[in-house]
Amino acid sequence: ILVITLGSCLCAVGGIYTVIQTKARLTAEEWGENYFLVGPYVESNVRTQVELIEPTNPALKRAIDKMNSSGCKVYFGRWLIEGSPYVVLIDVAFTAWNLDKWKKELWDNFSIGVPWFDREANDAVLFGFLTAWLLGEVAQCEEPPHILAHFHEWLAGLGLALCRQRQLPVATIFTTHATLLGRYLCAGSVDFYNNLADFNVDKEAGDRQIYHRYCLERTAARCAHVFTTVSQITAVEAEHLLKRKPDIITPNGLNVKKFSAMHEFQNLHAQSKNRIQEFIRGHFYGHLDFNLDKCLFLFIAGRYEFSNKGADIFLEALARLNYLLRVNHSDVTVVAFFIMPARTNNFNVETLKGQAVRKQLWDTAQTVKERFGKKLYESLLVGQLPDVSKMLSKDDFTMMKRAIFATQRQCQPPICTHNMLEDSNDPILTCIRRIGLFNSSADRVKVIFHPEFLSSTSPLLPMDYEEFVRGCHLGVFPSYYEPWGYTPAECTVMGIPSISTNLSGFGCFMEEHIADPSAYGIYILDRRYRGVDESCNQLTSYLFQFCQQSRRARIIQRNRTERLSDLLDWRYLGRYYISARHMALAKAFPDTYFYQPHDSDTAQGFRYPRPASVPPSPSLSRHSSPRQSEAEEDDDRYDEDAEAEKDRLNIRQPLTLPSKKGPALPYTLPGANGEK
Ligand code: G6P
Ligand code: 1S3
Repeated sequence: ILVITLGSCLCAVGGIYTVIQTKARLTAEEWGENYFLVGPYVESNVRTQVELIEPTNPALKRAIDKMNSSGCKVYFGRWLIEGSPYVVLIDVAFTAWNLDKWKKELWDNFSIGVPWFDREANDAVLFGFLTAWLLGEVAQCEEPPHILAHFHEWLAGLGLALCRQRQLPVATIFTTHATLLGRYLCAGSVDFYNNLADFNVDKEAGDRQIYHRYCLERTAARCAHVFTTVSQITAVEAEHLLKRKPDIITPNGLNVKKFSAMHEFQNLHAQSKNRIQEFIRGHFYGHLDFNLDKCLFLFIAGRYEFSNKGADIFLEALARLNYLLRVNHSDVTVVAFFIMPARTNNFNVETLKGQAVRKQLWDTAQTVKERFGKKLYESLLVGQLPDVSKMLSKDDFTMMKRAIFATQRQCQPPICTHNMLEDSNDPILTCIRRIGLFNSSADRVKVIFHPEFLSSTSPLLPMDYEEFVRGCHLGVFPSYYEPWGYTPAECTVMGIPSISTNLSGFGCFMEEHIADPSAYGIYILDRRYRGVDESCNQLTSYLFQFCQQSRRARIIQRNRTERLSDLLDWRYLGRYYISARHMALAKAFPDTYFYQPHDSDTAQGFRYPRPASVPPSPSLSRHSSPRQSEAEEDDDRYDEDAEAEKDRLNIRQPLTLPSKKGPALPYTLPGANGEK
């Protein structure tokens, strides 16, 4: 069997890329030399991520050679990621001369007409015909292997439809990570979930000028031997909008890194937080009138879909939180980061200046410290205690005064770190102007909008996304449309609490599998049965409660959050992909394969118990002193180890899944008791 994943590998951003990239290790372990990924050739990414080699598999080599001698450019290599899987990369632009011919074929066979101006759809047509060509060539070799091809998302879907129309001996799976129409409808002012069954799908797609894309997606879903999606909520959506119920849900996993020392991830949090604090020192220069040690970092990140990703209600809740913190005279300051890429003209001067001023203050302090140290040393050498009043010279004072004067600033610390191209229409900035969160001194909630993905080479905030997440206290993802939601999942495996919703695949999955999600730092907002204002109040109350936690409570909560990571590991969630593959092989090659459904295909019935230790409330602290110092709170982390172990043992008991036939099957989480 050759197992082939088709989709936008190597594109380096986005949720679908994360699925394909992170799952590759497990699939490569399972299928070894027989596993291949197929994606479009993007030169800049290939140069840094792929080692080009001669094709290893004879059938594939023949197919690639044949295509290359027929005017295509197809490359073969090893993708330099975990598991180093093989990749076949097709230069789509090189065969663009075929576009009109293939579009005609698409129209003749499927009645789908793709307009000339839709570049993405044109690329999807080219990629579809090229992948079907490749699979056709592989299937034609002397001893053809059984081919199992898994297509991800509508952009790759046409290849699947062509395989079926040409009756190629290929078992096909199509996974949709979001429906096109669902994404568009939700972004408008539509009561999506209450009207799912009633949409006139063709008209809605036509009104939004995505009818051809919608047809490509629906054709792939309808043609596949096995159709899957990433969550139950998207399964219902697909049933109504694509008119096919998914055969199996394939939730998204991650490669979970386990540290040998239990507190390693807590140390990493402290290190990354220090780096964010450095950035804050620069960004708020001249206005650093809040205690950084009492400062909580919240963030939202992802594709810039203002209402779909819940940035709208996050901002509204921040305004309400600001009010609550002010009237309660809280000493906590919240800094909320918005990391969502928009069109910009690079960093703005005021933001860059902030970091330059901070650097200058640091350099001044270092120079004075050196001079001070030298005098101290000289004094000790002659056996005298120094005269403290003479340790700093007039020049030192002048230098320090000038550095302090440089921190004077006429304006408020900026909201946005970049020059926005559409500043006046930008949804985040427009909303901030309306709610009046301008980073003023009186505000207990500050906002920073970074309209670009993070990078460790940035002159402003030189951190990659993972480091940044580790340094934050809470991820806030109050999405309205979120088929899965990698952002809260990534927080979880790094031990950072998060807020998601019961309209996101992740939120529903966690609600289903954890008895008391909020005790584990998984807050799930109700956006399904409540109006926007009510959801916003609930979000405000989660945020306010979070701000009231002591450091000790946050540390305990992070320990609990991190303990859930097994649940999100591909080693556990990969089983749904295995089932989908078995199902597809049995449908495509019924004489050779037989599919026996397994209870664990539905993951139902499995639940993490409530933590055995006390809830993270300061009032239930074992300590009798009315007020602990921050240092004592830190020490308490080690006292908590015993409780953490109690929780761990409690979770690691073998759990049982109810069985439809016969007695319950014993079920153990991967890694528990040394089992896999
Ligand atoms: C980790 C570190 C501690 C640090 C704490 C800060 O647990 O190991 O040394 O004090 O983080 O937690 P906070 O929630 O205040 O950032
Ligand atoms: C989609 O990416 P998005 O952020 O546009 O696919 C992701 C991977 O399955 C999923 O996590 C996300 O919810 C979808 O929306």
